[in-house]
Amino acid sequence: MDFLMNIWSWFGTNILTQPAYFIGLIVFIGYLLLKKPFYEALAGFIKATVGYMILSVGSGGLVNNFRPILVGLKDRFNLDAMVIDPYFGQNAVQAAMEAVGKTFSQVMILLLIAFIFNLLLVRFNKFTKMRAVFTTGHVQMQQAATAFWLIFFCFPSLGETPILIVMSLLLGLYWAVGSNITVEISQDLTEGGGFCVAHQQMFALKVFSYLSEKMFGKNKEKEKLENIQLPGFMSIFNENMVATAILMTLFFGVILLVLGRDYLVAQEFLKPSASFVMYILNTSLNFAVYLAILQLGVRTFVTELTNSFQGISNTFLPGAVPGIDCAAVYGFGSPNAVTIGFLFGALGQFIAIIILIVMKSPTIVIAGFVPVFFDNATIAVYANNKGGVKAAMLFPFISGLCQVFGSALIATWVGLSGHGGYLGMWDWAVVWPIFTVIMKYLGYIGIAVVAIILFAIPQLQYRNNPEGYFLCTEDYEAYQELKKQKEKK
Ligand code: ASC
Repeated sequence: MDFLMNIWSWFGTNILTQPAYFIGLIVFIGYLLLKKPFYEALAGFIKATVGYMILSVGSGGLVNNFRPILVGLKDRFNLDAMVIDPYFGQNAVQAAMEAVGKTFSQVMILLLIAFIFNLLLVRFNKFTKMRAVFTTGHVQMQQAATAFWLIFFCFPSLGETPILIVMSLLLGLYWAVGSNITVEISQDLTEGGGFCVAHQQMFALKVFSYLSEKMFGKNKEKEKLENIQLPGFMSIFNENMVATAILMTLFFGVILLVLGRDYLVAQEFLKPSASFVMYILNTSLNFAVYLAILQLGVRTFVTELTNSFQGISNTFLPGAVPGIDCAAVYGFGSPNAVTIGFLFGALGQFIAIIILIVMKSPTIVIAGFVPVFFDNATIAVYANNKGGVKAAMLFPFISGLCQVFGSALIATWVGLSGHGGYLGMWDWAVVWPIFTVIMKYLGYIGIAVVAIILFAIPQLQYRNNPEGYFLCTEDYEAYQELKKQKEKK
């Protein structure tokens, strides 16, 4: 038994929670199942893993360079504030657990059970109607920490093993159902790319895609960012790299000026003798650099994953697609949507923060880079695809408000705000707080209610389109054909 546990623990630490290797392994197995020669499977493994690593260099570069700038606002204004960011959130949960003398040592077992549960739900998709496997392990760890605290808050007297069981069930369901609701909108965005999103804003993507289509869908082809040609000098914004560089120079220029040279020197961001203007320019242009790297990474691994996953869906998991990091969609649709989503999300967050300060909220929030950027950029990519530029501006803005207000409410209520951080991503600022309310007030029945809600979602999706539901992942062209025929009628 110990031997098996050691193997699992090694696998959990080194593969399952390291998406680059996990995706690489899936590609490798997928190609072998497709009966490709070994060397092709190996080449696929390398391209997928290296591609994912390139993506991580891009997203890590963005996070590491821009998180300190946003968090700097907290020190600069002496705010006693909580940062909304997955890593701050994870630290806060750890601190909170230590404060009440708890530890949660069984994260790897949780991941194992929840992952197997996810596979089973998909394997039996004839009944469950769930089509997606969650592969984004680093995010699963962050979510496991926050979910642990939320469930512990609802059921403080529950022992570690029962909590583990409840968590595996609810998280496994959330992973399977959440990624599953992004299947149609992702297939539409990527024109049958064969993957969906497994991240922290899956419900947001579905809700905002729906609203984009309903509110702005009529003129979407004309109003999609990729179809708008700006005239005259504005035409330079048609090019993504130029648009990103200019807009980020304005955005971070203002923030860096507010932080001020003295602060940046004191924090050792800037050498005393260095030029402040060039520092601002350098920092802002680097945004465009990391974004370009990220998109290269996406292009490198996505095709491999799509092609090879057929091996897995043909044999073990019929009708299934992999759910992957939200940044994978930045290589599709309009690249300018990414920039616009970030800026309007930031606007929403800043307005919400000002409202908290003016209303003298007991919890003040500081915008964290990961929620502002990765949630809202992704929302904008989907909103633009379903409703064009207006949707790509409106919904990230609304999302920014939700992230701040939702996080402030839940983190204050469950006592995480005092420990300096909360996960802050959309689903965890809106959807999980709702689950928490249900469980806190209904007790054990609440767990059943949440599980029933989650089980019901794919059933409703299926009922909405029984002929097309599995066709969407199994044969996207036939699905398109069916859709056209339905529209004609
Ligand atoms: C997260 C998180 C990250 C980023 C990354 C985006 O939620 O923890 O590191 O988003 O996954 O590509």
